[in-house]
Amino acid sequence: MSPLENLLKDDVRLPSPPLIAVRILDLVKRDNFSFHRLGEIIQADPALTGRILRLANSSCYAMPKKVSNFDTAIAMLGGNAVMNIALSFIISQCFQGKRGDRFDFGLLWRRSVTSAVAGQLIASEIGMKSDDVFITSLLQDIGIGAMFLSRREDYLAVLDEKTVSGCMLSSVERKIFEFDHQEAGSSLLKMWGLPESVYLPILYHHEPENAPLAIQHLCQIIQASDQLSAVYYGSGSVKNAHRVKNLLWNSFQIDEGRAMQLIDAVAQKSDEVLSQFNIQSENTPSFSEILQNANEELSRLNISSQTLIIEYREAKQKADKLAAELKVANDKLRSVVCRDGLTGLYNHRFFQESLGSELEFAERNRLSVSVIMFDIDNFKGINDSYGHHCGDLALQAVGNYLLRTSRASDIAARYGGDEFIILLRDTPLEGARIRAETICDELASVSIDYNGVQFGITGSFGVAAYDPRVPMTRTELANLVDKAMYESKSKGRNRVSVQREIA
Ligand code: GH3
Ligand code: MG
Repeated sequence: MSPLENLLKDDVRLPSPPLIAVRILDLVKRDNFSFHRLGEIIQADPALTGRILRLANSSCYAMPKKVSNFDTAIAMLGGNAVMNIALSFIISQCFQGKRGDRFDFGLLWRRSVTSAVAGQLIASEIGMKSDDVFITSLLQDIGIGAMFLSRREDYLAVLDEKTVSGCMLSSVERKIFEFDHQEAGSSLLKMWGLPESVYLPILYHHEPENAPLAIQHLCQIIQASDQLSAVYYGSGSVKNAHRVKNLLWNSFQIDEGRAMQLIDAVAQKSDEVLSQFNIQSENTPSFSEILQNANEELSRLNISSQTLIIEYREAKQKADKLAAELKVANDKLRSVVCRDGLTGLYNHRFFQESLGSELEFAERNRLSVSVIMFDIDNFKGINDSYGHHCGDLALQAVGNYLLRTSRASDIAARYGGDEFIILLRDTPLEGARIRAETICDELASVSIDYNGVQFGITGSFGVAAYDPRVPMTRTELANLVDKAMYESKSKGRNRVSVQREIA
């Protein structure tokens, strides 16, 4: 059994045609069937009769005068047309009560009724007389409902894949089900006993060019009715309107102006017909109204997007300013944490931390690191003679000198009070000693002016080095250089002493 036969055969999830439909269809099969007998069957259901009359009187059928009773309906519309209207109501009713979580049966039927109205209006626009336009346009997608009811999960997978891939619905259906909703709908209606004039056009409504010649025109109308209802129930009204206008021109030479009127008329007239199908309709706006609203919305959006751009620029400027301020604040913070406030040199804490990491680096890379430490000689005397402020200026002068003359790779710090220390990366003891001698000499040669009073300063220097061949700790190196410096003090100040080994 083919997958489609499987779907149709004994599937309890599919609705079966109600008794009244069976009676009508049985009657139609007889050669000598009379419209009088059709009237008897239909009028046994007063609600159905009322609906048929209301539909016959709707602007969709454009009757020259009011259809007041069933016989007039048969006389004016023709027996076949009335029978098709009756079947349209009956069949749509069997599906209307169905529910499906993520599947919107309500939308399917609203769209189907809109297609039926569209089909009817297109037919009258091109002057085509056919009793089958309304019912075939209405039931064209009945296969979708049947496929969903029979294999819910698979059909939800179809809808998901269509959304993701953007492929045609029919081709995704064929991939997952091995048949599409044209075949499913057509076969179901055939199985229920509907005439060939109804089920055959449905089989070709997406591909009228493949339909038998006699029904090609009808298939084109169904296809156009589907595309027209997509203006109101598909995604992308403007794109769909453009598509249906092209189709209406190519298939029926309906020009753009008439096509627009037709598209608008479908919205107006479908509300009336929807209510006869017991489908709630909220005044469907015409395509022109949709377009107008969209244009207004677009201009509002344009204005708000310009405002947004301005606001964005302002916000960005604020954020940039804030980021710049934050950077300055961070730099300050870093400086407070690492630098000495008086001299601008690195502080004791920063130096100690750096010394540890620098020694590790030197050990890993087998490099030398030297340290120069010096203390201002008789500094107390400066404070005492010229005041604390003058002492500060002297300390600042030393700081400026060190900042100006140190290599970028050196770490010059105020170690505390009148004590300074310099770390020289990748520098052996002798290099550091030469550098210490230079600082010592230059410091001694500088004359500091304080309120017209000139005075000079000297320092006592100690030099020690880390030799990668004789590893030592941070404390050992600090002690070594401290010792060297005190040697200079003890030897008479204003000099450089070198300490080579840990005592
Ligand atoms: P020595 O040659 O033995 O080093 O003699 P000294 O007078 O320099 O003695 P010492 O180094 O022990 O004294 C340092 C003095 O520096 C003590 C303190 O009053 C002064 N001092 C420490 N910090 C500051 C400062 O920030 N500003 C000023 N003006 N003086 C400071
Ligand atoms: Mg001192």
